[in-house]
Amino acid sequence: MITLAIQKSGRLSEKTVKLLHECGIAFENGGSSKLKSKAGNFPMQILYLRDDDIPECVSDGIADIGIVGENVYLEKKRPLAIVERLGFARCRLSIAVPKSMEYDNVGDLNGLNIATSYPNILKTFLKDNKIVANIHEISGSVEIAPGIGLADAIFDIVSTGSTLLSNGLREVETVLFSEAILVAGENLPEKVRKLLDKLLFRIRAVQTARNRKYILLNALNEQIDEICKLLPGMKSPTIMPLSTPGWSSLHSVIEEDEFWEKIEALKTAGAQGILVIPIEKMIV
Ligand code: PRT
Ligand code: ZN
Repeated sequence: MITLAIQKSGRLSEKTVKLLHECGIAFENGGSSKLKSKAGNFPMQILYLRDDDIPECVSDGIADIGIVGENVYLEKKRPLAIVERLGFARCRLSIAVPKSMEYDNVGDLNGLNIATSYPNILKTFLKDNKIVANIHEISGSVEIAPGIGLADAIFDIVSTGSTLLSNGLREVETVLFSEAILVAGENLPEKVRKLLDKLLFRIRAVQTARNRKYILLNALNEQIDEICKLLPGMKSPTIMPLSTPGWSSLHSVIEEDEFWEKIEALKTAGAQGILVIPIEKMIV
């Protein structure tokens, strides 16, 4: 049995549960009162916690692994290994100052009162930049601190930037980029380690598939060489003759990022009837 700690409810929960379901792990969702549940078809127990408690829970061995924001992992400074970056709940931790304040460079932070829920990460940043400033730790609504005279600046999570904007603040230093990560305790027992490897194999298959698309297209046989150069695929494209003489169908896999660029190039090279299909799982 492997015990996984996940956020009970919040910005991480929905995508965490979705990822586990995509990995074929079936369990009842936490609900409002549930503290734990057991997967039906994988030897896994799931604990539902506040995200702030996940690093400690894993380092203390109450859970073997956990899914948490990298920001929380770094702030809590627990002896944990990052096993996998999960690519969701992306955000950044930044310093912001009132729009009206003059700000030229990091030296302007000297002597300021900075409000944050992430004192450890901020302390390290200030030390690295040889800044002497006062850290004012608060647990929530950090963005209102300058407006009510509680601080001169803030250090907080930014995603779209609209919270800063609506509070008259301006992002001046990006300290760290964060995403959801899978963490594990050090010295997991061999049996648990094996289950973690099994879970990782599934997570990677889901993640790899998410970044790729399956592509099918038709082309004249004399255009195939040119088109093949554009489609590296897992090994090489699959080419099958069409019932119309002189034509073939080509199947391959392309990266999501280069999708539009590739489609344009393929059309220019003579590809027709292009179909692009999502891939559910991909084992490379
Ligand atoms: O109850 P619990 O303690 O479990 O949850 P929580 O309230 O502490 O955390 P939660 O659910 O809000 O966030 C969980 C994790 O999601 C964070 O630790 C980050 O890793 C990640 N994440 C991603 C975010 C955001 N995006 C985000 N936008 N966490 C918080 N925010 C908040 C931010 O604090 C600020 O108030 O959203 C606001 C900024 O958003 P924009 O879009 O206006 O810039
Ligand atoms: Zn929290």
